[in-house]
Amino acid sequence: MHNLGQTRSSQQPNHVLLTPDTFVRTALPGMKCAMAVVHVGTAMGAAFAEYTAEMEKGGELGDTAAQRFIYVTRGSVAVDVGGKQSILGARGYAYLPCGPVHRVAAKEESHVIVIEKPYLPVEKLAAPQVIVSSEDAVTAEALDGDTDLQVKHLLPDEMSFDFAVNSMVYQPGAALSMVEMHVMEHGLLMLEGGGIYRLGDSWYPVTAGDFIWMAPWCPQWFGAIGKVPAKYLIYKNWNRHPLASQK
Ligand code: UGY
Ligand code: MN
Repeated sequence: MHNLGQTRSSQQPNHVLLTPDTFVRTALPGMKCAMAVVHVGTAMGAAFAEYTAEMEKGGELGDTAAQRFIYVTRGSVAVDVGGKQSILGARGYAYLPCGPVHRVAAKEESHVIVIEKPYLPVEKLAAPQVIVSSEDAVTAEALDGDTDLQVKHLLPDEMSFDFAVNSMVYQPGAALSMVEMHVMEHGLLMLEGGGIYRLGDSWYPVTAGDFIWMAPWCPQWFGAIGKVPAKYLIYKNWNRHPLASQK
């Protein structure tokens, strides 16, 4: 259905909204029995890459020289790293630092959100180690005291990490308390529910399945609308001096 050329997707200099009707699948080097929907990369001006890997049973991710964060949205995958195997089901995630070789293979038909970023070291600070966990094991915190807006920090609050990945759950009617403008860029995947996202000087209706990229200092605000909570997974670069190169 071509919908006469209509879509909610929009590409602007400081933000991009990508809705599933415009997703294009592509193979990436080393991927086996899997395709990637690339949401953002350096071609867009971002300093990180994010894609959804749609994997058949037995499918595998390719190698990367960057740090990698994976979050399972459907199915289950086996993660092999450091001589240990872990199985991640839905909401399972892993942080895989540069260095140790790892393998991510689908146990069944699976969807995995993949974030990759070159590591920016800090002098005298050891790089982070492997983390394998589940969102279910992380305690939620109210954002700025608003109990209707719960945040889970999936990575430790430590200076060695140069990015953060959080899940945010908004009860219907909950909203960010301010329009944020900050040095960090964001990659955001709507996982459940929906609402209105202000990006730059535009307001967009957004729903589960949508992806958003926000450039540094892109004005941003979100309000949840509907009868079910809205949930998204959000990446930001983090913990580095603004003169440190993100590329
Ligand atoms: O962490 C954040 O910057 C987050 N509050 N931003 C957002 O939800 N757009
Ligand atoms: Mn933000």
